[in-house]
Amino acid sequence: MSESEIEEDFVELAGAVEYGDEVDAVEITRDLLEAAVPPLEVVDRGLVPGMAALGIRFQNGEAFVPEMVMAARAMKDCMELIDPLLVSKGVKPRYTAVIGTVEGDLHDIGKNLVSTMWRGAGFAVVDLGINVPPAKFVDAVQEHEADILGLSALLTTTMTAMETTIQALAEAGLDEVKVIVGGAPITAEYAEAIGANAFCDDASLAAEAALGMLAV
Ligand code: B1M
Repeated sequence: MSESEIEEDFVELAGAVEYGDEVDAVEITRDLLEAAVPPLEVVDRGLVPGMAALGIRFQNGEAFVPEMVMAARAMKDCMELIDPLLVSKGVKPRYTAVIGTVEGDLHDIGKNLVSTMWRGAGFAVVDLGINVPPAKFVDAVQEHEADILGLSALLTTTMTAMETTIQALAEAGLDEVKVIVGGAPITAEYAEAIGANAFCDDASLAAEAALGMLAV
């Protein structure tokens, strides 16, 4: 496949995700992977721009929740092809990470990407899913003796649950666990203000950040 054909496929893939066309999205993803395009590039240059374009239409009142659900489904189907390629095989977990989307928040695409990247970097990952209350994060960190806790939030109304979760960890005496936060509305300043150890604006950086914090 030539560079321009690949570029064309990225544009078509973004469109298929944006308009929730699962069949096309999966077919193009498969073609790109078969052409040995790196899986993370398929995410960054095809899937994520499609979601971003839909987000803008949603913001402008030109798209609605059903469209977002369809797009999320298309992205999930594509990620099922990509995930196994991102996770390297045979790496024995030396560290454990717990991750989840904070209470009140149902968005999980970015969080799932971070999970995958951490697995790929050799972490044992306990993914608590979406809408996770602070107490559940605390219990999981304790039970799994986690080295890293990842919190994801996509809504300005739910990002405050990150602070509540960090406070709950402190109250439980779990100050040792390193907390990494991320999600579209989160900034480095916000992360610092709530006492998180790090902020990542991109899932691909999350593995590097986690390993760096553990001085691996
Ligand atoms: Co929602 N939604 N949504 N949505 N949705 C947004 C976030 C929004 C920005 C759309 C908009 O207005 N433009 C807006 C939030 C506005 C705000 O708060 N300022 C919004 C809204 C308003 C809502 C509802 C309230 C809509 C409604 O019901 N009226 C509702 C809320 C439900 C709830 O959570 N309680 C809602 C619902 C939904 C769906 C369920 C329909 C669906 C989610 C499906 C799913 O996740 N399974 C959905 C979707 C798909 C979106 C958009 C279109 C796409 C989000 C996404 O998956 N992006 C989104 C608009 C947008 O972001 N452009 C939007 C792709 C993903 C890869 O990016 O998650 O940002 P992201 O992850 C990035 C980084 O942030 C980072 O890594 C990834 C990149 O590599 N990252 C981390 C994320 N977490 C990290 C954690 C880390 C490190 C990095 O460390 C732990």
